[in-house]
Amino acid sequence: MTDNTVRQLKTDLPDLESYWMPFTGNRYFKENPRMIARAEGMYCYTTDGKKLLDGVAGLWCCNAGHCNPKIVEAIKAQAEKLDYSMAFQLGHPTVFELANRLTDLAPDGLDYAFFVNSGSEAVDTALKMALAYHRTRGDAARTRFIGREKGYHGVGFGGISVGGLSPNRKMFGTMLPGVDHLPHTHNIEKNAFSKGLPQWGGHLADELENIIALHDASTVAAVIVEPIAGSAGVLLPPKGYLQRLREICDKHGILLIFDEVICGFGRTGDTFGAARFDVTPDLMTLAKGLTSGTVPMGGVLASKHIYDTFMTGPDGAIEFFHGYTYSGHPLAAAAACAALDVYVDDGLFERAASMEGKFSDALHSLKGEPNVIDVRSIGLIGAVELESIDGQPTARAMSIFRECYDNGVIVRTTGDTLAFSPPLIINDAEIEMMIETVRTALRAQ
Ligand code: PXG
Repeated sequence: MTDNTVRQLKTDLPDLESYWMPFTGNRYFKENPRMIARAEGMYCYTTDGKKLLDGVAGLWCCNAGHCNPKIVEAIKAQAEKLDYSMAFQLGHPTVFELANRLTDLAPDGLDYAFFVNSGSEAVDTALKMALAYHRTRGDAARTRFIGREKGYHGVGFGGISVGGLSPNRKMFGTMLPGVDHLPHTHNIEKNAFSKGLPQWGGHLADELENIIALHDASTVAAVIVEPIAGSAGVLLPPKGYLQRLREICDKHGILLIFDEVICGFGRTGDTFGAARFDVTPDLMTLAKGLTSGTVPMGGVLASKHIYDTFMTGPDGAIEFFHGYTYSGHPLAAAAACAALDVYVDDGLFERAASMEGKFSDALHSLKGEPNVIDVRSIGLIGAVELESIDGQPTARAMSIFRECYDNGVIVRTTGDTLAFSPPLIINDAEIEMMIETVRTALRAQ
């Protein structure tokens, strides 16, 4: 962007000072604003007239593409009919319909849906369900959680406690007590440029036995992992790893929670990561693709044995003291039902599966470009990891992000990894355009 364009852009915009932006360098952004005015399908359009191919589906969420007309129409129709209804003690039909459809789509056994407004709330809700489940069964000593290094589970106190990304934790005190972490599974020496799931690392699941032995199984409530760690840079589960976690949890009466906020809704080329990897958790957290990013909504799917455990006590008594003003909000529920319609009617999960090979080949074609040290992908999620500039972690990926933006493509950076999770409607030519733009940026460093 030239100085003139920046000046011009700034004069057309509102004063930028008052908005404290999330996970953003506020001062840099306000000096160099990048503003999106509208979006459609695979593309976002900036206030200064740029057209950008969205390689990240917003923030891993607009799986049906931007402003899908069926979803937009459903939101409009719902807003005209019922804007809000009391979420506790009253219901509205759309949210019940959504729960039915979602549990039909989910792996067998996940038969109940609880709704929230974000992935972070979904994680806190799942953790609270796990604690209350054990307590209701008379197992009140089971209060510990086991997360994983490099895990991202949102930014609530529960989520950062079980999460494993140090910058998200270190400023915020002691968090939840009694949390331990599995080792992460990232190992470039062993797995660089693997196609499909990494061969090395399945044995890391056995560390769970050691952690459980340390604390004693009778104190552990739940293990929580992302089937694919998204924010840490798209870390795929090594072969057999998730199956092993499932076996160990079963052996010790510990609940297994899959955080599918990114992995859900076709991202892996199947409905959910659980289906793709053929491992069913006891609780599953959702958000993002649930409404294709259109209206904030998250959810927790729970197995029947968990739900049934809560359904005791006098008739009319509240069984779970938890919920949000906007749990199951009518606009979000309508958006989610319409998103499910689009996913099914347009065959988007199958489409993601059918594009997997092309997407993977395109990403792997970047092997050998300057500073590329690893490529990983599955379904329509992938990453290109770069060698960091000495003493300046994140700087290289950030410079690629800026170069790609200037050349019409939005990519996401995490550390020195470029992450890709395009809308599931992406076509061959768009994959090629995205990758060639990244290639040019890598060569221009
Ligand atoms: N769990 C997982 C696995 C996530 O990826 C959350 C929980 C929290 O969701 P909310 O809706 O509270 O943000 C997430 C969110 C990125 C990035 O680019 C990832 C997320 C959000 C924003 C950016 O790494 N994941």
